[in-house]
Amino acid sequence: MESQKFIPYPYSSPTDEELLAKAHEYKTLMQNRRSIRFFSDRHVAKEVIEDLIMTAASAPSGAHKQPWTFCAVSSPLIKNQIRIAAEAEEYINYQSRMSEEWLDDLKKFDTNHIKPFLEIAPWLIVVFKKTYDLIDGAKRKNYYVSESVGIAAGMLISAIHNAGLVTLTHTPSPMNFLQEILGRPENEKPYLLLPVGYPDDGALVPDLLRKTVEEVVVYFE
Ligand code: IYR
Repeated sequence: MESQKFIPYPYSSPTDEELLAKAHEYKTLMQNRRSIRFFSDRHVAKEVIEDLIMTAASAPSGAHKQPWTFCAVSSPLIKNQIRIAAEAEEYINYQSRMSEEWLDDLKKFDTNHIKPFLEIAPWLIVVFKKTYDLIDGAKRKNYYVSESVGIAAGMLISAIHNAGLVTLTHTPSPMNFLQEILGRPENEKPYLLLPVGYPDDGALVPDLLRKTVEEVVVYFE
């Protein structure tokens, strides 16, 4: 049995004023985040992408198994392969796999199967979830994998926005082609694809409202 070592947590408490200000500032920052579908091809340095990913990789995870791999793609050739495969799946989705209700729900986004951002954005980050680890050929189970990877993806999106870049949570479905194109092992399943970069000049976003505090919060005091 592995015995766990414990170390002190380096913590410094904010003052009451700092606490109020920090919580409010971060809310305002994050409320300005939008999903962006129109990207500029402007270069983003690899070290920036690495910092964003390593922020995501600091997420909590079931039994600290860290059940994720982040593939960062800037190769034009691979981005082109991803675009072709994603558009082929999305074409079938829009033609026949999505219900009328679903298509109706998507009308306000004016989306279709054509996904130029998959080639224009300087980076695609493909998040893979690992339902189990393969250690010397033996399967070791991971826990709460979707929750863990979902939290990491959320932290990645926050880090991207905080840095001044934009992204889109894209889930071309089914996504198995990503496992093939990127040559990932059998224990890694694609979870989310995030194009990352700068917005194109004049990028537009749908005029949407977020739910109000009364709609999303229930207090029990
Ligand atoms: N994956 C498709 C369709 C789509 C589905 C949902 I749910 C969205 O919020 C947006 C789009 C596409 O990317 O076009």
